[in-house]
Amino acid sequence: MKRFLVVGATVLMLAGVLTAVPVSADQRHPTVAEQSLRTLAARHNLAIGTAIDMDALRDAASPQYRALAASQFSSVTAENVMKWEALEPTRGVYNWGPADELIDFARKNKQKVRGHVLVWQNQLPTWLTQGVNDGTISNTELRDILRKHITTVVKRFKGKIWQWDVVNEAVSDPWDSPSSIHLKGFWAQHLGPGYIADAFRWARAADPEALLFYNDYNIEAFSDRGPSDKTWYTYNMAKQLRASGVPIDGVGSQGHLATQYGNYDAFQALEVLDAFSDLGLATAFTEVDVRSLMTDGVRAGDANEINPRLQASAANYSVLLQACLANRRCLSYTVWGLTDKHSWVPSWFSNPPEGLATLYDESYLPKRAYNVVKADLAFAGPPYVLPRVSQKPRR
Ligand code: 9MR
Repeated sequence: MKRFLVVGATVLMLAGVLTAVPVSADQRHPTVAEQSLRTLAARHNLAIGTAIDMDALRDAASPQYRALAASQFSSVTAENVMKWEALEPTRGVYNWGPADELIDFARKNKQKVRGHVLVWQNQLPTWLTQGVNDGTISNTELRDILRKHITTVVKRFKGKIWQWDVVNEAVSDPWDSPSSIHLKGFWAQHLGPGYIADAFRWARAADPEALLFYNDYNIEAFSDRGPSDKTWYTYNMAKQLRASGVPIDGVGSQGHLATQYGNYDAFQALEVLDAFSDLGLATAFTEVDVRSLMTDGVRAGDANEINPRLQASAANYSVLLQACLANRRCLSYTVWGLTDKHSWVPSWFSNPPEGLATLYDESYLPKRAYNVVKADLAFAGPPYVLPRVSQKPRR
């Protein structure tokens, strides 16, 4: 008993000493737990980002949203407000307000901005798609409209955007028909394959400093490098664009994963990043989230069902982050949705339902994935993890 008391008293005394004696910041290392993701990522010169839902950011009833977005992340992406339908809902009438608000938030919090997105087949304004469908907009005019859109938007935000997703999701998936990978969607159909190089050239003309990215999903790993390998197709497309002198600076791999699939290890993911960076391109993970099936057990709160999913999700976040850390041209790692409450997943995957995809739960509490990301950032270093090399925009 006496020994316990002595030990106890010594512990208390020591604790007292540690808290009582003022230690200057450079003497005492903050614990990893006390550090934010952005501080830990800064050691690698890596930007850690999140998609921002502007309604949530504005919502006075959820100050946690702003607080976490500002304190944990060094980069932001507009989840929706920089898309064409949001910027130009009526032809010639622009709505810059929400995007400006985000840029202002980023400036105040010393954050970089990823511009998302200039050319994509989704979330186009109806005046545009309808005009094309009913023949009032010809393909020649459509090309002019696209040039004007890119020029106007990129000039409007000139100097404020670090990386632009210039072209998004232009490449088909193996489940499309035909299964051999090809350029898909509205723009390829109406303008032919040349629109991709055009888009990069127009964007470069409008902002000589922004880094210009091609962005897509399901390009985290190579498969057989055959005709149905989307990653291989995208790699060859990027190679071709570089060879033709097109001002493309990077390839963004979205990183939308799901725990019910096999997925990849860090070496497979690194192989792809290295392949792109060997072409002289920067890389980035641009929309990482790792969703799970919301089985009856998960929804009923059964820990036996929930735990393996949270752990698998964390492991997949880690795979992509480790690959990114190991590739010196991987400039940023962005998660898609701040919390499970703000994730696109539940509304998109409802039959069967999926969810649990982000780093925070619906009450803003950090999940296993958050701590795994944090640990990876904290415990990585030389010789295999070295600071990022900066990318010079290609003219
Ligand atoms: O998260 C976005 C969601 O709020 C929108 O409804 C949806 C519309 O297509 O787009 C989501 O974001 C997508 C991103 O812009 C491009 N890659 C896939 C993302 C998830 O669908």
